[in-house]
Amino acid sequence: MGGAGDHGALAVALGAHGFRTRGWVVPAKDAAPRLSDGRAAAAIALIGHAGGEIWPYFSAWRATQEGIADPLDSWSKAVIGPIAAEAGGEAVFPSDRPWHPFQQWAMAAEGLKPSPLGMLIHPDYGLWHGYRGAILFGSSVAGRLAETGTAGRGQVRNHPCDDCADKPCLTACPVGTYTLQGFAVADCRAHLATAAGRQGCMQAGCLARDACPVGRSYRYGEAQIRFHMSAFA
Ligand code: B12
Ligand code: SF4
Ligand code: SF4
Repeated sequence: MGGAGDHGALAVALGAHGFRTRGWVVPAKDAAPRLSDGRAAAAIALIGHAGGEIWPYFSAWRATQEGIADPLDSWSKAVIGPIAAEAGGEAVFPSDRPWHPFQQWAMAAEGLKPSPLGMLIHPDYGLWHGYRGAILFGSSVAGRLAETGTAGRGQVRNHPCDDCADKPCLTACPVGTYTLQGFAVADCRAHLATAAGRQGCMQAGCLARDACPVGRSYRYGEAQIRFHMSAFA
């Protein structure tokens, strides 16, 4: 791979596994995550996916890993960790505690805003996207990002929820767990444990997420939906 933070080489390496760079952030010094040597990271490349693009790669790997715990997190680490090192950075992951503020980074990197469901909505991908890691870089990359004008330029065209008068996402849940006041996670989990929940949301996915008309062509396939539901429940 090219030098630290070579955008093109990084995109190619990630793309070979179905990942994509979801934008760059130059964090304020007092809010920057730390590199392993204690320095504040100067630039962050956010790594994720849109729609089902990681699913064939992940599924092929998983078939070789019988009984592995947290398979999607494990696969993400196995893939993104070495790519980060090769690029001269250090990988961090959304599942690791203390939690890094992935959604705040995503808002800065791509100019996204939260939907009423809490998930960030993308004008193209809708609610069908996620973050699988981030690569922290030292100072040399921040300078190059500033030169190329890449960081923080991911201002999206519009926030889809502003133009959505009916907000069907807020009325589709059979037990009313989503309101403008937030997400009642215990009520959701209680429903998923019932026969109706096992036959409904656990099979077909979250009805609230599925009610959103934005980004339908990025909707996950059935196997991916069931995988995420069982990981959540
Ligand atoms: C803890 C957690 C949860 C908890 C609590 C969520 C909460 N109330 O904050 C639970 C278990 C409920 C949860 C559920 C889900 N989560 Co979650 N979760 C996280 C996690 C690991 C940490 C969040 C956090 O506290 N961060 C620390 C603070 C400092 O970071 P932050 O960026 O400032 O945090 C923001 C979030 O807390 C957000 N927020 C607040 N309320 C809610 C509510 C919901 C439902 C969500 C998704 C976010 C959210 O607002 C904060 C300010 O920006 C993040 C990964 C991460 N590291 O951020 C994923 C994450 C937020 N989750 C995500 C997703 C997709 C989900 C699910 C849809 C999972 C699924 N299996 O499909 C469900 C929603 C369930 C449903 N029925 O719809 C994605 C969101 C992607 C996006 N498009 O925005 C993330 C980023 C993980 C990822 N790998 O991409 N999650
Ligand atoms: S249904 Fe409307 S308000 Fe709800 S997430 Fe989709 S665009 Fe936003
Ligand atoms: S998974 Fe089902 S119960 Fe949970 S919030 Fe979505 S629609 Fe409601």
